[in-house]
Amino acid sequence: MKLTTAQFKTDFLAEIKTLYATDLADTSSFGQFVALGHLLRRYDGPNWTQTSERYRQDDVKQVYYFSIEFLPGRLLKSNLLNLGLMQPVRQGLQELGLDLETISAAEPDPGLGNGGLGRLAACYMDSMASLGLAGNGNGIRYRYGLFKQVFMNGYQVELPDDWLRNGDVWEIRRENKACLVRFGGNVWMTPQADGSLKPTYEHTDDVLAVPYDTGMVGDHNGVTNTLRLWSAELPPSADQTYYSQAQRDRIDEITKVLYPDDSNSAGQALRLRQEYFFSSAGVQSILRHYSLRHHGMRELGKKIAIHINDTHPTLVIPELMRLLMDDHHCSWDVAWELTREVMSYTNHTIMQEALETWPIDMFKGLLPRLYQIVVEIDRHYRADKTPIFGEALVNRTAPLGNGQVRMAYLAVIGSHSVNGVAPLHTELLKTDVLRDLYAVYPERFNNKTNGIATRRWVQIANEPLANLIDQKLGTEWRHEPSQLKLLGAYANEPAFLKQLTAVKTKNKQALADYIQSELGLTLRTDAIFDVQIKRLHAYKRQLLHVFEIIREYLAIKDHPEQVEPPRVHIFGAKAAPSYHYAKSIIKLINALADLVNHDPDIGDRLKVAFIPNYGVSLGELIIPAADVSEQISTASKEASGTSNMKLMANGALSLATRDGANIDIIQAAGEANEYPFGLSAKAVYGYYDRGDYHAADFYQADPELKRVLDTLVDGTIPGISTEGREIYDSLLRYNDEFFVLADYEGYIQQQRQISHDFQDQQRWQQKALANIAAAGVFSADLAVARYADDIWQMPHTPLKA
Ligand code: 26Y
Repeated sequence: MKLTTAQFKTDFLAEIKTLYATDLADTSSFGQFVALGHLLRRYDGPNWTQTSERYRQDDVKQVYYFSIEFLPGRLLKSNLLNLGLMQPVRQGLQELGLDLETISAAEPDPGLGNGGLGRLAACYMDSMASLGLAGNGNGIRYRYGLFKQVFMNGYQVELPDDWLRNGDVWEIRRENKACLVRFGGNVWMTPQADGSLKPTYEHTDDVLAVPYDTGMVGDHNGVTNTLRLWSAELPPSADQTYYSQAQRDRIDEITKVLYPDDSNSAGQALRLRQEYFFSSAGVQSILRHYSLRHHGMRELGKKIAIHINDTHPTLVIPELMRLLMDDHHCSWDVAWELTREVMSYTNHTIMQEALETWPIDMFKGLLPRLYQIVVEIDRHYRADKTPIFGEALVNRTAPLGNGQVRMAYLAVIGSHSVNGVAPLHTELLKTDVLRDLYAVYPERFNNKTNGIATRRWVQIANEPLANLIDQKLGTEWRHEPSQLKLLGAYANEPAFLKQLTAVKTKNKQALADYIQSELGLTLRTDAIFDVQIKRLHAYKRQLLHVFEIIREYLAIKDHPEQVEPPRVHIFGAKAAPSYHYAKSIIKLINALADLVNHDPDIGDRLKVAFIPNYGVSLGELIIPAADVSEQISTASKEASGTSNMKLMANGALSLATRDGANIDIIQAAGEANEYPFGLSAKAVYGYYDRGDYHAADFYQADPELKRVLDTLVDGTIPGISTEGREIYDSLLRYNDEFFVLADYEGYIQQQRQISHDFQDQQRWQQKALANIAAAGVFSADLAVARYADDIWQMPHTPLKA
């Protein structure tokens, strides 16, 4: 839209007056943010209304992206960018004596997700709108997001994330679109005159699902899509019905807090209630909208696609079956055909512990009608497939087995497409995790490598870099990230490479300022900023990174005369509150930081900064400042990774195992521009098959490694007597589940190489440039376009590949 600075200032001051009945000088940054938010909603209002009207009039196919997590990050700058208003608004605020950055920092960052999966959902919402796809998000409006992490005496402590305390400017409560979700009670089926069966429910616990909609603004295209998050409330008759406090609490509880776990499926009833709650509300709302302008359900598959982001929303499958049969009078066969046509499923994990299953007794008690339908799905599956594949395979793959409802199997059986998120991951789904189901439905399996929203992760997070790219390429790359490859032409322009260094130094200074004020730690910006930001998990092997720090520490102590480039090791990582081992590693990193940062022999040659409360907003500060991107998971364990892509796009070089999308990053940027190391997935599986991994052999064979490990238990690092022993034992007594010791040597070799290479800044920046130039391949726009073409069968704005 067109907006002059003068007009903006007038509008903004009027908004302040209306909202606060006072003048600008009397408002806080937060108050200014709220006013700006209101104003932007007003500017974008016509787009949002017209977008839904156009979708309705043209009767276009709609995709609904169901995800139990969304991590959108702050929306102020993202909306300004996509609406094309960044310049006049920044300018106007400045003329009013205000600063956009300060105002933006006052916006709460909704932490409605754990990590990669939730952030991916948000990047995809941005891309759907930017591609002009009729894409809708469907999720949960958690009253409390992922906990706020603080460190006390080096230990993680979790505080509640009360992100809604002052309301959310972007959301619209749509009470008129609320619907009822039923839990528990009894159900029986009564035959009708026409031969069909109708359910009768009694003693159910009914919950009102109220949607809150947030506009998802497309990139300069006038499109605004909707992210719909559901909140659980008392049903409307509440003032006539008596609800005990316990009943009220049970309802409140459903959308109160995000489960802070992304690696262990604990099988808690509350989690199952959350899953059914947003699945049911979402499907009801889709069918209601669809029925307004279609007679019968025949066209459903042509007009609706439902995408399941991991197994958490899998109940959309039996729920759609239920609604089609019980409310819309479809036969089983018709309902089943439609359901499979509509549904598609993405798997995000290969770790057995994260695969969801529910005890049948719990499931049946909480969702009696859905259970009947799952039993029927199971019966049909067994009847159809046993003659072809035999009883053993069918028993292994049926939705019901071992007293459990197996969500991933139900998701595959009830969809027409199942995809992994990087080529290696998809391969492992076919050959390992879902091998038996791959035998049954080979045509359903496909790969969709993850992508990132370059708008947020480069244009917004790294304005200095974006402006420098504009100088060389113009601005087309901002809408077609694949154009970044044209940067390759400047690899031999020393002046440009110097400018790249200057951009990086500027970003490092911004991060150093933050670390100075938050941790009281002074950093040199000529140091190598070596960054690892992701959830704390054994398979991600933060430990390997810790061992490198210990090695560097000992090397300086032993040989102060040997000078290496200074290093700063930066961590950001939350541990699931119940994940004891991960919390011990946090304590270890903090204890090591304490030792290193205060040792006068070390000075400014080596620093360790564990930045608390990592999330989207901190990512935007840290990623542009990184020189080295640590992507060091045990090969085969990280489905894809997405911080690897964000760091690459910002010119960090990957120190990476051949895991997940690292493989594709190394290929896209070229081996010579990254630091690959370690066991391949094949080698890892080789150890599994032979059962001949002996961690102690590596310890015995390498005196340096032995010395590093011994510091965990010999008092070198103060304050970790319990944790040090626990970690030491996990590696040596319990044989190092994630092959840390096997990969140690290859890893430190590459770390040494990095220290060497960093000294030639021109060469280093050439590699950084190769990474930036190759990063367009991992644009979320391209990823979403592939989903639209191959899975959802939806038209979109064409993209230049
Ligand atoms: C069942 C429950 C414990 C659970 C909750 C959250 C299980 C898994 C998750 C979240 C998983 C997740 O975030 N996976 C990550 O998805 C990213 C996007 O595809 C991948 O890049 C990343 O490798 C994968 O770990």
